[in-house]
Amino acid sequence: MDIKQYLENKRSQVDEALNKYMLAEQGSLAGHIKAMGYSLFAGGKRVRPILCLAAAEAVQNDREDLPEACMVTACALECIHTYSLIHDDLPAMDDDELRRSKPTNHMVFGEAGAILAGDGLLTYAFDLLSTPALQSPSADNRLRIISIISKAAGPIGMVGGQFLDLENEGKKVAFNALRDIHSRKTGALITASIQAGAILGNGSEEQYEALSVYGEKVGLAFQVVDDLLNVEGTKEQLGKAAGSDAKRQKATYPALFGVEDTRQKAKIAVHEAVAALDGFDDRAVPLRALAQYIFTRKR
Ligand code: GRG
Repeated sequence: MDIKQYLENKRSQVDEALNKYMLAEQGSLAGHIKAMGYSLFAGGKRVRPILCLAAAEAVQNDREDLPEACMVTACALECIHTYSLIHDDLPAMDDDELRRSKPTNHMVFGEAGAILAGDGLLTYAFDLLSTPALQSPSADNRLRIISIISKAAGPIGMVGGQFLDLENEGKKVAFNALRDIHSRKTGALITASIQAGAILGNGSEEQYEALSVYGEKVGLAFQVVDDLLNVEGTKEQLGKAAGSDAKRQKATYPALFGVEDTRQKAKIAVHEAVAALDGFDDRAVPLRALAQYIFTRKR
């Protein structure tokens, strides 16, 4: 399959939906909405929305289109992801001036503006997830999705991972602790994106479990490759300064295992992700290709 073409198609569908569902600039709040839109439309790869859509497609039973709720959920996931990057870049956290080759949100809108843009995106995501006009999924499934995503984004997921990441800067971190940080900071939202897709596509519990394993492995591979790119990538490729992890003495795979072992570990995680899809038919081809893409990505 042509994964590049698939990603491009899906990315433009997600962009179209984000344009449709994002708040229009309105009156006195125009400045706030503009700050949210600045980062939301700054060139993100849309990995989490695409994983959600691909997981739904992998389990969907009929030939009908995916429910509108799938695209709404994909947009909500991107809002949460974007908020996390805006806050991660703040002076109090990673203090970055560039992201995706553009000035970070606080460089353009000031610290208070960026904090509020992040807050706005995070809460708007849950507004989207609870959109009353959607016909499906059922109220039970919708609640289940909201619970999965809020746990993944919150204190025992991404926020907790970020706390541990910052707390451990400059310290020697054991492998177990590193794995815990990575799975919360990056893996949790990626896994939740796939689990939400499994529910939206009406997958069986067995498929949900298999996709959860796929999500954990792909999430791990994604973060490990990110660690590698931080060591090996160029500023042009990454759209931000390279080598920032080493400078901040972050707990990373290359710091613990060296570059070659780290690459090997990412490869194994991708292999295990694909193996988790053994019981799936051709509808899971995009998910298999996405796992490989995550390993070979350049940013
Ligand atoms: C501030 C609560 C809070 C959390 C921040 C996600 C995160 C936690 C920090 C970002 C640090 C980082 C670079 C993590 C590595 C994995 C990651 C999330 C990379 C960026 O995601 P991509 O590659 O970004 O999907 P794009 O630009 O494509 O949207």
